[in-house]
Amino acid sequence: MMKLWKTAPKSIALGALMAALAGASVAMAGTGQPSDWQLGMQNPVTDIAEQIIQFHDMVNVIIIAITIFVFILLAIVIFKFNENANPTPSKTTHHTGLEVAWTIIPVFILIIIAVPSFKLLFAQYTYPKADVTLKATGNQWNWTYQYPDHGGFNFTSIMLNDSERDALIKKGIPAPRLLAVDNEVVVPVNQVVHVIVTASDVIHNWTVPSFGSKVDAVPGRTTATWFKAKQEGVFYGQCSELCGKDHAFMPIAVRVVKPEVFAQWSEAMKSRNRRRAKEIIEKAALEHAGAKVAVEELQGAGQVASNK
Ligand SMILES: [Cu+2]
Repeated sequence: MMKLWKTAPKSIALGALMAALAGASVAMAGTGQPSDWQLGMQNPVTDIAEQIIQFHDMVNVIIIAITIFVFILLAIVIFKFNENANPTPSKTTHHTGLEVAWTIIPVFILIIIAVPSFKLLFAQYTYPKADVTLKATGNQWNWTYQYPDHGGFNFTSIMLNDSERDALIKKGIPAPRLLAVDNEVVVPVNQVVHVIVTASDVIHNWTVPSFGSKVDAVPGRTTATWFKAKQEGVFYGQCSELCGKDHAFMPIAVRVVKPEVFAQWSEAMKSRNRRRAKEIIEKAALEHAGAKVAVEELQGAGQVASNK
């Protein structure tokens, strides 16, 4: 008996390592975009994304516990019941108590997982009344957006190349590689946005990790998602359904701004004043970049404990 428990500290150490990695990943997660050495999810800016991460973390703990348990059982079998340690094996073939236990306990574990899982599903598919409706159409390989309840204007959003990014960066606007686009989606902060998603050619997928939004764009069909961003800034995502040679180069960029800025921008777009609309976005982008730098400086000085 002593022999087999020697393996237990090992599994505890493994569990501790995984927990440490999970904890570290929270600190390393980016907001709206991935960050170097990130392991966990991007920081959530909607209630749904928060619930998704909580659910993921809960299931992860259960998975790790089950894995450690099976690992311990396996070690017991290997060390206690090998031919040398146990030359005359037991003839036991049945144990009613054990059989009831290994049926009931997994059922309980599944119920513990099912309850928050269904809660989350209901939350994702219960659409609060929309303040803004956005139609996103996936194309090979870019996104077209339309604002049907704000005059129906539309535009195409295409990934920036390196020289276009450099031009923005020179102006002080961050433009991450493979994520920055020419025309960002603009939405108001703290308002419900319904996204109607479809595709014109093959299946794409409209995804923004920080919003907890991920929905297939299927030609000839309409799918939908919704989000209510609680924080201003730019939030990136990428097409998440293999759609052809430039699948990796059709990012999604959503700029969350103050409602009055959104009103100005949509007004400019409606009156086809694209130059004015661009100015409004660039001004917001500069503001967001400034705010981000300020937060990072505070974090560096240890004045802001977390990145929430
Ligand atoms: Cu795609």
